[in-house]
Amino acid sequence: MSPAARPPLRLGEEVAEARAARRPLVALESTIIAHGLPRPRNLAVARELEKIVRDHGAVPATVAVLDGSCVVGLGDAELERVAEDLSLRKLGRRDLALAVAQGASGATTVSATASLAALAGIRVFATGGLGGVHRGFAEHLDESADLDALSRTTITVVSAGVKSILDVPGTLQRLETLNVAVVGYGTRDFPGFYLTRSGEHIDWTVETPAQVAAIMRQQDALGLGGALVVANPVGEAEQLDPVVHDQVLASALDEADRQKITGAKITPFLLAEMVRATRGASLEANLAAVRSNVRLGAEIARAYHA
Ligand code: PSU
Ligand code: MN
Repeated sequence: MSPAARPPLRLGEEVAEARAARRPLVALESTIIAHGLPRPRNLAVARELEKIVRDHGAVPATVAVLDGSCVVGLGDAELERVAEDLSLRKLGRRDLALAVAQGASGATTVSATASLAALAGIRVFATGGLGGVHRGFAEHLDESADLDALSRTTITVVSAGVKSILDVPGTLQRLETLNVAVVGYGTRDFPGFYLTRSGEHIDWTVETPAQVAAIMRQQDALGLGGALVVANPVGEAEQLDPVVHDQVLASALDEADRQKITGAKITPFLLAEMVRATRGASLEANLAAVRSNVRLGAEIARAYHA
């Protein structure tokens, strides 16, 4: 056996206690804080999301890699660092061993957060929108590592679908290929991140956290591995105006093309362009989606532990 048979995780104090007492936990990612939201609002949001989890009877575990430690459950000073340190990398699952070996620091994406949460025994994770297949995939291959990670990780991810900056039907197709389960929460319309509906259909739907927990228990019993994506739409009153969305997204995509932005930078670029061009309206829709997902994540974690 390798000398580091136990995964090199550092659990936050509250998380370690919750795990020992078998209380429900909800993992939260840090890329959305460090690279997905504008400063200084990002820190307030990071704290607010943790509070939503606590207010709904679960314990938050925000995940990041700091100075080579995989931290599951950031303390408040660490949360501040993630929100403020401009030098933080964006780390996916493949980067984890590299970052630990080199003592590096970075925010974790869905792929890395889901992986570390699962290693820490956390069964539920809430975020905004998943990564996926980028538009124009046929010309330049770009598919988020989130999808492959979800095919290998037994975790329930609550999200408002996949980011609408992506090729949504293409991403759903890849989730099918990768055996990632998808269920609509109170809907058969796949959500569109900033929008209540993406125009795509979902085959399965649930109405309650208890129904999600029942699916998770069957995933455990079957032991086949792989995630359950709970697609939770942003409320209609809180969505971005669909007409504005389509216009602004088209120009943001053009701008990304013009500036030749690719790779890990494209998602943060498009999200920031959307915020700029909608004068903050896309940010409000994004935040409404994340808050609602975090609340539902806490409810699901409680139902699963019941
Ligand atoms: N959801 C949000 N904002 C974000 C992200 C998700 O509301 O910034 C992040 C997640 O960390 C996700 C990442 O894993 O975007 C996808 O990046 P990429 O397309 O480079 O894989
Ligand atoms: Mn990518």
